[in-house]
Amino acid sequence: MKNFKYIQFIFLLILSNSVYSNQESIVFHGAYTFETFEGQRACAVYVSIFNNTNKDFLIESISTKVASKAEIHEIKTENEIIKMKKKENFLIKSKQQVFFQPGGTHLMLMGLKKKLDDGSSFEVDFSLNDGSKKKVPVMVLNEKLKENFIE
Ligand SMILES: [Cu+2]
Repeated sequence: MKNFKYIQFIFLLILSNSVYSNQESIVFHGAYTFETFEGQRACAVYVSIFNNTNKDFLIESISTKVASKAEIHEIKTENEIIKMKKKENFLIKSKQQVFFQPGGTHLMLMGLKKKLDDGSSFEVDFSLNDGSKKKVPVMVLNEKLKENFIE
C-alpha cells in the first residue's frame, strides 16, 4: 500500500513536469504506436497535444526516419464507408488540447523502412508554422494491447 502511494506520487511528479509545468509551450505527450509485423508498410501513431500558449499553432508537416512519408489523417464516413483523409495541415488553437486516438485523427506513417519492435521507440518531427520543429518520442507497444484501445 505504501509502495503504491509512492508510485502514484512519482507518476504525478512525472506528469506535472512533462505537461502542466510547461505553461508557455506546446507539448506533444505520450505518443505511441503498435508493433508491426514483417513486411508491414504503414502504421498509425497516436499522440496528445497541449497548446499552453496564447497563440494558435499550425502543424505544417511531419516526418520520421522510420518511414518515407508521414501524414495527418482524419476519419470520415462517406456513404457508410469509413475513409481516411489526408489533412494538409492541422490547427491547434490557443489553450486547446487535442487527442489523436484510435478511431479518430491519427498520424499515418507510410513506406515503413523497418519492422517496429515492441518496447522500442523512435522520433517523429512536427514542423510548426512559427518555424520551430518538435522532436517527439513515440513508444512502440505490444500488439496484444490493441484491443484495450479499440472498441
Ligand atoms: Cu491513416
